[in-house]
Parts: sequence; structure tokens; C-alpha cells
Amino acid sequence: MEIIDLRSDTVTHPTPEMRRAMASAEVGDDQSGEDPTVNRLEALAARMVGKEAAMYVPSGVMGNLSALLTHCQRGAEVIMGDESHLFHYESGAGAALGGLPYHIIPNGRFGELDPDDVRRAIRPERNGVPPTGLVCLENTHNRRGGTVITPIQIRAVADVAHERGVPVHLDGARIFNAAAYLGLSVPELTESVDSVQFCLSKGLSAPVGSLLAGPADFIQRARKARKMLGGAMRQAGVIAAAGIVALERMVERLPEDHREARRLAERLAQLPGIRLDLDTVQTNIVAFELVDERWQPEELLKALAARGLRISSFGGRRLRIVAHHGISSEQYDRALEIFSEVLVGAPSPVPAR
Ligand code: TLP
Repeated sequence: MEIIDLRSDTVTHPTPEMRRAMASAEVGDDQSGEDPTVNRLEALAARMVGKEAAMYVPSGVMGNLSALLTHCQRGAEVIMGDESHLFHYESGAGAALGGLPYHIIPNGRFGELDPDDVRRAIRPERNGVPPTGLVCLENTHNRRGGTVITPIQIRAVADVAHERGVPVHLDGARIFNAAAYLGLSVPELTESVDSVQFCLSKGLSAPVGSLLAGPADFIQRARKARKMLGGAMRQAGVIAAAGIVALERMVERLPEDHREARRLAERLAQLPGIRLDLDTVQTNIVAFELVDERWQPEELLKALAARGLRISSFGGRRLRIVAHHGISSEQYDRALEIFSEVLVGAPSPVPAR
């Protein structure tokens, strides 16, 4: 049986061009700064996100954690959204390993933070009151359904934080998707934040890796955090080579994923038992709620999987589909058919493209 895996864009495989680049990559000891391919990737990444320098890390979690540890002193609070990936899916690492308590404020419908909430959350400097170390934003916003925040929204939060001397970190795991949606360059989305983490291993299809970017002195200090976390590598050029191909070749095609996600969402929204806010379908993620009480979400996932369709869950009745490079238009059509077979009991006509 053919498997259509829409759980995440992290399931993407390296392209043939990436594999060729990996096989012929020039390498050296990256811990001594001697891997020419890693150096090239870091320079390219920094330029593409409009920052002075960048550091290659094995994962998005390590990129975010390195940022938290570099920006903050032990005991400082990190302000973040209650629906953020940092809060839900990163093992509470900043708190567990860095002694950084999380100060949670509500995420808006599109993953935005209200600047007034941020202002109220930043602590006064007083004995006994925990200092505020950092404000974190996320773009695109995973649990909100791949939604995008604009440069104006980012700047409004950054201005409030900076007025109080607090830096801002952007979890931009899918920042290239956000830029594609808005028709802007990534630097326009990062200019008012102090650091940004983005992933090569999601929609961009590289097998491994993320980058943390920011001012040169910040990245120099972040390298110490990466080393402490065990994330400093040796001949990492072998994997960084795929990252270069990801940045040079895979960014332009992201709108294809956005179009397929939209097409899928519009059809899904018409099926019984599904509540889907089409306004939030902006990039490659489709988040929706299973409102048909006859279905338990786990049972639905099982019924879909039995027909070859894999999707993921946000917990509760909220489910997620992610469009990505590995899936053809015909497979999206088949995915819709499977949904229809399961929820309605009969195959739906293949939608017009
Ligand atoms: N997101 C993954 C996992 O949560 C399963 C996914 O499938 O969406 N920030 C954001 C916004 C992310 O979505 C992710 C990964 C990360 C950070 C962490 O990246 P990795 O998994 O490379 O450590």
C-alpha cells in the first residue's frame, strides 16, 4: 500500500542534488572553524536572514536553546506564547538546563503576541523580582496552523522589549514560508529581532540542521552554548552541503506547498465533522478540529493510516496536516479521497485544480 505521509514537513528526504553535494563535500574540523562547507553554509545563511553571523546546529531545539542560554543569565524569565513550540515541544529545556523560568502570555489567533501583554510581562527591576531575560516570537506559528506575523507586528513587540533593554529571539523554524506568504524578504521579517533560528530540515528538505543567526559577538558566545550542549560537530560539511542546496534551490518552491495546503484545506473544510478556520491556512500547515463526537481523534488517525494516510495531532481534538516536497498533486487528491471515504463513507470526486 502506498503511504502518504502528511504528518510533518520534517519527513522530507534529501533531494538527489543534495546527496550529490553531500558525497563531494569538502570537509574539515568544524570545532576549529576549519570546515569550509559549514563556513559557506553559515555565511550564506547569515546573508539570507540579514544578520552578521550564523551558527550551524543539529536541530531547531538546539538553535533555540543556544539562543536562550546566550541571551539570558540563570534565573531570568523568558517570555513566550502559550501556544509556542518552545513552550510545548522543547522539553522545557531552557528551564531544565539553563535555570530560565518561562513566563507565558497568550498567543493571538495568528500566533502574534500583544505588545501590551509583553509590556505587562516584563518585570520591574526590584530585589526579589525575577529579571526578564528574553522575549520569544514564532513565525510561522506551528500550533496556530502555520500562520504568519508581519514585520509591523514583530516590530511592535520588539520596540516594547527593547525599550526595557530586553532582547528578542525569533523561532523562525519556517521563516522562509512566512516570507513567501507575505511576498517579503526574510531580512524584512528579522530586522527588529536580535536573533533568529531557522530549520533546513523542514520544508527545505535537508536531512539535518538549523541555523542560529544574529550579531557576530552574539554568535561567538552562542558557540560556547552549542559546545556545552554537545552540538559542536567535526566534519559536519557532509550534512551542511545539503543545507546549502536547501537554501539555494528549495526556497523558491515553497509556494507550491502553500497552494497544495490551501487546496486541501478548502476541500477538507467541506467534509462533515471537521471545523477548519480557512483564514489560518496561510502556508504549508493545515490545523483543524475533529468536531464529530462519534469519532475519537486516535480512532480517526488509525482509520486514515489503515488506508495509507498519515497525519498528526496537536493533542485533544486538534489535528494537523503538513504539505511538503515529497508529495505529488495526485497524492494530495488521494489524501482527500481517503478523508472522504473515512468521514462520509464514499469516495469524493477528485477536485478541480
Ligand atoms: N517542529 C516539528 C516537531 O514539533 C514535531 C514539527 O513537525 O512541526 N520550532 C518550531 C516552530 C518547530 O515547528 C520545530 C519542529 C522546532 C522549533 C524544532 O525543530 P527540531 O525538531 O529540528 O529540533
